[in-house]
Amino acid sequence: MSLEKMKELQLEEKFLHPETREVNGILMAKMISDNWDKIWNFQAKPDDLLIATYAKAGTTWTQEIVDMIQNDGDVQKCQRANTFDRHPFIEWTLPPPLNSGKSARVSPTGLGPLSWVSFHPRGKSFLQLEGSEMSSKSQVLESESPTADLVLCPTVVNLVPEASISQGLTQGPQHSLDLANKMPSPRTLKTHLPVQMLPPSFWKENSKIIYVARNAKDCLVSYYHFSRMNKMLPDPGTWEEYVETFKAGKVLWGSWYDHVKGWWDAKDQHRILYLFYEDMKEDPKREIEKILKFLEKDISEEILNKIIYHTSFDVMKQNPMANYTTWPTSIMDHSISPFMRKGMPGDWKNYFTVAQNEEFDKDYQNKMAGSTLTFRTEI
Ligand code: PPS
Repeated sequence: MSLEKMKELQLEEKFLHPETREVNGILMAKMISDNWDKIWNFQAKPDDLLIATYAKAGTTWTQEIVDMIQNDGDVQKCQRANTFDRHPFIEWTLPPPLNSGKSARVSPTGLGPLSWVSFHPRGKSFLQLEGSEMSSKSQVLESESPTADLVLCPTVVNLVPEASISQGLTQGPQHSLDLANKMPSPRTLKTHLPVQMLPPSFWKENSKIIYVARNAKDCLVSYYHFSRMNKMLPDPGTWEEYVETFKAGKVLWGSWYDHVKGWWDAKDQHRILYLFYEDMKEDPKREIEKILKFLEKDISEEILNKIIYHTSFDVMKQNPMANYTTWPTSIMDHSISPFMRKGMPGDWKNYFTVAQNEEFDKDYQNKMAGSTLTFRTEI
């Protein structure tokens, strides 16, 4: 069977959209509900840093800023792997297939849904084979070389170039939690979980948390376009339908309103730095300085300016280790809508009709009543 045919059969058909399930009343991808016990029992450490957000609130941006801070502005070090591998997304399962690491060259065209490549943070690559016709259980080929030019498919064992992959089958990461568990400390992790669903070990260990919030309307617009281009999310339907779905909180990770309020209420009882996307956009220097203080890090003005530049929208949009363009188009199709889309507060005005906006505001007042949390919908 030709590789093109395999791609058609295995990627495009199998990754149409995921099944969803509720966990404690919150809509989640089935991969999360299936792994819920494992996620809930995740063991956090005191020196973990968790970046928590509602989806589309500026997670990747904050991840890049934090990584640049942790690596003293060394751009090369921040190019060691894609965002997903640098900072495990604790409730998510590594998607098939991934190409990560600056020098990795993996042809997406031949990749099967049951195999994928991921990078260990220390530069080793893992080729994971799951459910392949040749092996009934998961296997991982570990490689010292991140430069393998691989063509993967379910019968990948036969196709792996021997010179590129050093041998030995070991157990390797399947879920991001496994990646997190293997990662040396101090770790930086990502989550979209609502506060009440955060694994309790984070509270017990008093890990630091950066929460980033973004105004509801821009989050909605960004989430809508992301759901159109990302086949790992439920189909958003039409714009009109999606506005209602979002208001009802029937999107993955649940209600935006409950999420931002829940974390807001938690911030005074734990080590949580609560940031706003709009503030970051308005004055990145000021907000990065808040992060520096929270992380108890001192850097020179020169490095600070380097971080501001490297994490600007235009530069990150061109950075394959941060812009998700290394993912196969059968999962994320940037021609439908790029991951790095607009990055502008106030873009909602290009989508909401006057009537939709009035309705939204009315509903918003009800849902946010009694909270001291306020947002700017433009800057
Ligand atoms: S995800 O998938 O939930 O992790 O997405 P997330 O990273 O939280 O949010 C994606 C949106 O953030 C925008 N973005 C940025 N804006 C400004 N500056 C920088 N550097 C930046 N990086 C990412 C990205 O473009 C998405 O917003 P929209 O409005 O869709 O453009």
